[in-house]
Amino acid sequence: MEIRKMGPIGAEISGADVKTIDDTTFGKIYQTWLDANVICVRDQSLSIQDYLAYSKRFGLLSPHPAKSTRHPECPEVTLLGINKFNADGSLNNDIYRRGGEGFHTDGSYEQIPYKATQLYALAIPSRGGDTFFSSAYAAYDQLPQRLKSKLEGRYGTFKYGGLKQLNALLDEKDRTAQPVRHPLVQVHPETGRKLLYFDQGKILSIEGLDPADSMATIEEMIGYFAQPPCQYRHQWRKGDIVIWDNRCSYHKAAADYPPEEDRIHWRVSIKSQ
Ligand SMILES: O=C(O)CCC(=O)C(=O)O
Ligand SMILES: [Fe+2]
Repeated sequence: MEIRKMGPIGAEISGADVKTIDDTTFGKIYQTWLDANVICVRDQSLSIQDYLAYSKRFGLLSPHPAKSTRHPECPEVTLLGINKFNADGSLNNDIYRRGGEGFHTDGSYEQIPYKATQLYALAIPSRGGDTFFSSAYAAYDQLPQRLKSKLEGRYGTFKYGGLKQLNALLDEKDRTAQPVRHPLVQVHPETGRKLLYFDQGKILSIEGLDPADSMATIEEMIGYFAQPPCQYRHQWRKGDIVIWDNRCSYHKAAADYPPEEDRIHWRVSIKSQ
């Protein structure tokens, strides 16, 4: 197995078959992932059961709330890039642009957000369709001290769809979930590093600030978070497995590939408990 760092974050692993790796090799992969924030294991050839078995080594699989895009036989698997066209032939942008509206973390609307998200590439377009990642550790480090002090110990409220209520992929009865609260400055449970927990598309308010201050502070955070330092851009190949540490990174899809081409992934959300 070969491990190659891709920059300040991101690592590529080649020469491993995740169907057969032993616990020692998996331990190396896991540690690389904690260190690099996001890793790609190249050249895999997996059945859905192989993929689920490997994913479970990272934690507990958690079906995504968007039921309309779940795999019909395996609810833990979300299908990305399937049913991209509406009945009238027009492009369904909720599918095509999924994850492309800006940097975000997955599941900030859940009481316990996901530990990790993992994608396995089944079909990749001839151009475009990359995924961008950035470090929430670096995002915290670059904040001015004034903002660090203001956010320390404060909670944000988060909801699927956020202030813009972008929730077209949810069944109607699932759209009424209450907002949840998370600390905005967190310590990663495994690395012990401090990070900025933020999601511009899902945050509603910052608790304890008056509404104007809350909005202004969110805007200021967006300013830092929208140009995050410490990025990795993943250019997909068929057979890639990419897993990101959702506790300490943000990501977004480029959403720029030729719509008539396939870009299809099996996606799983992973929790620690
Ligand atoms: O399709 C991608 O590149 C990433 C989409 C995304 O944001 C996600 O799967 O959570
Ligand atoms: Fe996402």
